[in-house]
Amino acid sequence: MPSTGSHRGQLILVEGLDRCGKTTQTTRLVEKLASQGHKVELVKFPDRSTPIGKLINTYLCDKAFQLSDEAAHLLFSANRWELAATITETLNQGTFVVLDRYVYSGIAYSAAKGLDFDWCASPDKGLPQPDLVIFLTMSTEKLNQRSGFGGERYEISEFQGLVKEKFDKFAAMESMRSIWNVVNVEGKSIEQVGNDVWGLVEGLLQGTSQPIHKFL
Ligand code: DGP
Ligand code: NA
Ligand code: NA
Repeated sequence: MPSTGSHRGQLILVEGLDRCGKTTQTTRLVEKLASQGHKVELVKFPDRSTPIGKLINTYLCDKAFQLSDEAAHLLFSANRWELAATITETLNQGTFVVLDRYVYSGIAYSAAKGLDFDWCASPDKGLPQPDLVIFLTMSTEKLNQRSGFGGERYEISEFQGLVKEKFDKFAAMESMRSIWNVVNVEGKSIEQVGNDVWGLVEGLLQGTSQPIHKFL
């Protein structure tokens, strides 16, 4: 039943390494929710269309573009803050929001470059906390066999291995237990992964009367 009345929409995040099918799955999920009569919006991070997002796009596409790791990190976080009020408003109107990447990518990618994990988390403190996180992953062995990454800054297999290690830290955290879910995509079709994703979302379709939690 579509969410109504005082129920807000749920904030559903799909996270994952580069090229693990995140964008395909978030698109499918949004279509499925909409086809069942739920109000839903997709928000993809980084949002490269904003002024800060344009700078992020240059940073990702042009490896000669000089920016310290800390400054890059703060730009990605600022990009999330640019959209935070809109996300909150949308949820409060009873609309579901599906996120393609969010704070966990922010921390994992920057910590993989060697920045302090807690320092990386701090600028995101206070952002709307997802009600459900679906982390799409694959084994390190499979990750190492992958080729054909694009030319963007982080699309190098060894670096992806380090990012995976940082993401796996969230899975092990007590505070993440109630929201963090892992879906291994290895050897699965788009439909199979879609079914796994839907299985996690199905229980949330009534919306919730709980206030929006804050990150950390
Ligand atoms: P995507 O458009 O989803 O392919 O993301 C672009 C790249 O940017 C990808 O390699 C992951 C990385 N990325 C996404 N969000 C963040 C973030 O918040 N911080 C950092 N350092 N990297 C990020
Ligand atoms: Na990418
Ligand atoms: Na981002």
